[in-house]
Amino acid sequence: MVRKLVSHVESSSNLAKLATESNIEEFIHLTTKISQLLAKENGRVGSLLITGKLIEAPPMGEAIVVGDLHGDLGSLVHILEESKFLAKMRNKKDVLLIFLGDYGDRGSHSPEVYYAVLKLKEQFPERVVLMRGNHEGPYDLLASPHDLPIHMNQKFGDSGSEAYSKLRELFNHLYTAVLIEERYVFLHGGAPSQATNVNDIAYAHTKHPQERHLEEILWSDPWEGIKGTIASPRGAGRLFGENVTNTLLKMLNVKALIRGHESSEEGYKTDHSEKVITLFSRKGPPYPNRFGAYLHINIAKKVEKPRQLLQEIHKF
Ligand SMILES: [Mn+2]
Repeated sequence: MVRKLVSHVESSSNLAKLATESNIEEFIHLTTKISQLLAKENGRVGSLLITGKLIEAPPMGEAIVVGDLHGDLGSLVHILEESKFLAKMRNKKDVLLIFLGDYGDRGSHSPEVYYAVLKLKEQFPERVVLMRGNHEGPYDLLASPHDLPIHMNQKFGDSGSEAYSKLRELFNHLYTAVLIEERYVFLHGGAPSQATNVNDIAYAHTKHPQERHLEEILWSDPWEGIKGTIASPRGAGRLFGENVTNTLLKMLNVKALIRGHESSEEGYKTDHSEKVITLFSRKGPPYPNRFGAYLHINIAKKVEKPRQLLQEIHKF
């Protein structure tokens, strides 16, 4: 008989407990359920408008934006606690919880972090946005080293590989970008330098690998002092100059690009005259950053200068 799965997230510590104690059936059930949910999401979902793998959110309420977690369950719990996301959900506040991708690999709690973010999506489907990082890449373009399958086997024994293959399916359903009109674009890595319209981003996943948009969105990094793009030492994506950022922001009619993908000492950094803001929410080895950071913004507020956002970054 299949056990009924009714566990409900009540607090961030209870979420961590559920993630830590989840068994293989629950993990597979939850991953499959969220893959199916994401595959179906199209058009209006709550206040969101979904086209391909692009989400447009109205400039209303608040957004909590989480950078790379890479298996760091403690930082996720800290962010949920400090931002009071669950309390705000209970009080029916208008809040979006946006994850910039790279949930697993490197850290020791990769399965638990996937479980936790999927559980949040299950409970608050119109409020939680799961974006795709280069560690959730398409089959031909996945980050390396990729130690998630090892951690899945450590947690679940031999059945870990079945759960892992469900996660690989899920990766194809995660979102490529989020747009908030006249304000922000959120994506994992960098500006797609050859994109000429918003559909190049919305349908980047269907054009990959013939076109480079998805690769650049997942892998690229901003670079100072260059025009256009140059090869990236990562071996995928490009390093892009400020003029590429300006072209993207103009094309999308927004003021700032908010992304993850790179660790930095303070947990965040800015590039391209503060029009690119990088958030990294993981702490601990193998990364050298002293702080993790996330963003908690009032998205109703107009952006006069992107640097105003720096006041809304929370370091921990
Ligand atoms: Mn990354």
